Parts: sequence; C-alpha cells; structure tokens
Amino acid sequence: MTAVWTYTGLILFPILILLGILMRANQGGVITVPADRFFSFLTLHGLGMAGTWFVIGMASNDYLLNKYTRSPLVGNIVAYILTVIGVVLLIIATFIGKFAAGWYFLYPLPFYRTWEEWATPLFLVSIAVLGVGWLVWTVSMLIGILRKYPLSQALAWHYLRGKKEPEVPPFIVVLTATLIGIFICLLAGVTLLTLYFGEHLGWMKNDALLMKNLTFIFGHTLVNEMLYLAVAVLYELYPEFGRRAKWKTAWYVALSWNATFLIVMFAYFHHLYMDFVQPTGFQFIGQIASFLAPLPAAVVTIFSVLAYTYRNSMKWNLASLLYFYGVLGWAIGGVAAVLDATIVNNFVLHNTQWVPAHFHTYNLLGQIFFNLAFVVWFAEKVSGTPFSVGLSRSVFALLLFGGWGFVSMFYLSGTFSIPRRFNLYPPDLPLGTTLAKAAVIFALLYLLGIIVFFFGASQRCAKAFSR
Ligand code: HEM
Ligand SMILES: [Cu+2]
Repeated sequence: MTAVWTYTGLILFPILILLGILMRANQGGVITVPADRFFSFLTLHGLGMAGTWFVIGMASNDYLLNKYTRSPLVGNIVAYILTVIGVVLLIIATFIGKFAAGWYFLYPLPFYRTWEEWATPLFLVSIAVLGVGWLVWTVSMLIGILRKYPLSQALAWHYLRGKKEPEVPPFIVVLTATLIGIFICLLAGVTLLTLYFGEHLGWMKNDALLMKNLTFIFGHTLVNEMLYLAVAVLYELYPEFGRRAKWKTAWYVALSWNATFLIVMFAYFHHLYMDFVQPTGFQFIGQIASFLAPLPAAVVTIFSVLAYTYRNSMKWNLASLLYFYGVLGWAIGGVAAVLDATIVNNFVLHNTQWVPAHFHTYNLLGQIFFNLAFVVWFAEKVSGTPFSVGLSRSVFALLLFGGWGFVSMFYLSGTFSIPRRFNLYPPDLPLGTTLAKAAVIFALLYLLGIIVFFFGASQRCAKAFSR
C-alpha cells in the first residue's frame, strides 16, 4: 500500500504545482486565466496540496509503525478508496463546477456562488468523504499503537516520572500525540460539515463566529499535524544515516511532545485576530499559544538533529540531505509564521503574500523535503538500488534553488504589502506583477526537480509490486 500511496502522491504533486505556476503566471501577466478559473485553481491547489501531503505522511508512518506493532490494514485500504473517491469529486466540483471558495471555504462563502449550483453540495460531500476516510485511518493506527502500548506509555508519561522502562521509541510518542490531534481536528471538521449541510438543506442558519472557529480548529490544526507526521518519520529515519546509536526517548522529548499536542490546539485563535466579536481572552490565548506551540517540538527536534549531525560521520545522500535542509526550511518558515502571528505585526501582514510565503516555506522546503526523504529511503529499500550521485545532485540543486527562489518572491511581495489571493494586481502595484514573473521561473525549476525525482523514485518503487 505504501508504494500505491507514493505513486498517487507523486502523480498528483506535479499537477498541483502546475496549477500554482498557472496562477503565478497569471498574476505576472504572462498568461490569462479567467477570474473564475483562477479561484477554482486556488481552491483545488490549496486543498490538493494539504491532502496529498497529509496522506503521504500517514502512509509513511503506517509503514514504519509495522516495525513495532500491527495496525489493521483495512483502515489503510478504506482510506485509500475514500481518498480516491473524494479527490475525484473534488476535481469535478472545482474543475467542472468551478467551486472557488478558497482552500478553507470560509463561511458563508460557499453559499455566495459565482459557480454552478450543484458544485457547493458536491464540494461538501467530497470533503466529508475524505474526512471519514482519514478518520478511519487515524483510528486504525491508534488501535495498532494501543495494542502494544497503553495510552499513558505511548505518550511516554512514565518518562516524566523519571522511569525509563518500558522503553518507548520517540517515533511512537510523536506519532501518538499527532494522531490524537488529528482525531480531534477531524471531529471538528465533521461538525463543521454537518452544520453546512444543515444550512444547505434549509434547516438552520449558522453562527458565523462558531463556523470560523470550527474552520480553523480543523484547517490550522490539520496542516500543523501534517507537518508533525513528517517529523515523526524523521525521528525514526534520520539516525539511520549516522554512526551513532538510534535516538531514545528522554524526559524532555516526552515533555515537549505532550506540551506541543496540548498547545497546538489553541494556536488557531491567531486566525481570528481581526474578528472583534471573538472574546478578547481568546486573542491573548492565541497569542501566547502561537509563541509557545512551535517551541517545544521544533527546538527539541532541531537540537536533536544538529547534535546528532555534529561530529558524526554522516552518510550524506539524497535522503539525509533532504532531512537536514528540510529542518532549515521548517525553522525559517516557522519564524516567519510566528512573526505573522504576533498581533502588532498581523495588522501589517494580514492577508499579504507574507502568508503564502511562510507556509510555502515550511511546506515546500520543510515538510515536503521530509516526505521526499522518506520516499528516497523507501524506494532504495524496496529496490536495493541507491539513487545515483548525478541524479541526487540534480534533484537536490533544482529543489533547493527553485524552492528558495520561489518563496523569496512571496516574502518580497509580502514586505511591500502586495495582497494575497489577487488574480491580477491593480496598476499601482506593478512590483507584484514583476515578482510574480520571477516566481514562475523559480517554480518551473522546482517542478523540473520533482519530475526528475519522480522518474528516479517510480522505477525503484515498481520493485515493491514485483516482490
Ligand atoms: C512549486 C510549488 C508551488 C507553487 C508554484 C505554488 C503556487 C501558489 C500560488 C501562486 C498561490 C496563490 C498565492 C496568492 O494568494 O496570491 C498558492 C496558494 C496556496 N498554496 Fe501553493 N504553490 C506551491 C506549492 C504548495 C505546497 C507544497 C503547498 C502545501 C503543502 C501549497 C499550499 C497552498 C495553499 C494552502 C494556498 C492557499 C490557497 C488559498 O488561498 O485558498 N502550495 N500557491
Ligand atoms: Cu494558523
């Protein structure tokens, strides 16, 4: 199944990048995409990217989990079938129906149509199908973990009491904390969709503030947890590239991931700074949680990676390089995110391209580097053929140069207050157009890197089926 997921992800990714490039080329005035198309591309691109890398993260964790315990395979298969159905429906709703309410379809936008009437319910059904599939998968992986470790052990609470037995690998601790978080935010998603259906069917009118809170518990938290899924795999695999011993759980690892799991649930309040009706206390909680959320997990992980790498005879290949530089992208994107989540800065940066700048950094150059590192490791393992030096070098150079160039254009735009989510810039913002043109070139390099990567990885993954 891991190979099936990998193929699916590696086919969807370039298509979604292409949508991104088309949007940027339109913003740069290189091509013309009609406005209704542009915003349906934006919706499909954002949701598609989040979904693709979420499932690749789940699939890689499921694969590694089987080293320690068996999680029911049926969860994985049900998730695959529902994901395929959900994606097909989503593509129909956005491509043919031109549904275009943005990737988190903020209430009440789905009801203010500029698109086909059937596209709204179809879109909501597609998200519901995906949500149910992923909920089943999450529960099945949690069952797998709980078969071997009671919950308190899986979360390493005994380490907090100074005990070191029984030994629980950090991978299990991070994964358990992450899966519980995913479970909670998917439940919020289900509630949100139920309320949407209620209003669509004319049974009720919803409260906009409640809907916005639910949207961001779901959206903000899910993309955070998707990053942690990739980090869980890093804990398991990075030490394979050095000579020193594997990582062991220590009290600070236990403490930091338990803390992260709790705090991340409250950080989403930073999406509501502009909502004056939100109780003021929540704004303070949002501010404090946004400062604290990244600290434990990021600091412990970055420190662990650096400490492990320092004076260790590392085996540098495509996978380990992607891990190392992925940590860099994660860290820089994270700092940019915290800058934006600081209330005084948010007055200036809100809805500028600073926002896509920060999340493209830790996704494109962080989380995706981690996931690609897993794919390299997996492809080499099932095929027994390592990626050649030439292939690794060209892929790595293209991704690094193209990726950083692409996000730099977003940062520059954000610094000069170019707004996000504009299909065309007004004549008094010519800088936005120029930077968009440059971004297209960088993004094409990144895309080329991914295509080369795809050929290298798919040949090797094919061996997974012939065994
Ligand atoms: C080279 C690859 C990529 C390109 C060329 C690209 C391009 C773009 C562009 C042009 C936008 C619109 C920015 C604006 O508001 O003006 C955008 C938005 C977005 N992208 Fe990407 N992107 C790429 C990769 C990714 C990845 C890897 C992810 C997530 C894992 C991602 C997630 C999103 C999301 C969530 C949005 C916001 C959608 C919305 O506003 O509703 N993108 N991207
Ligand atoms: Cu957020």
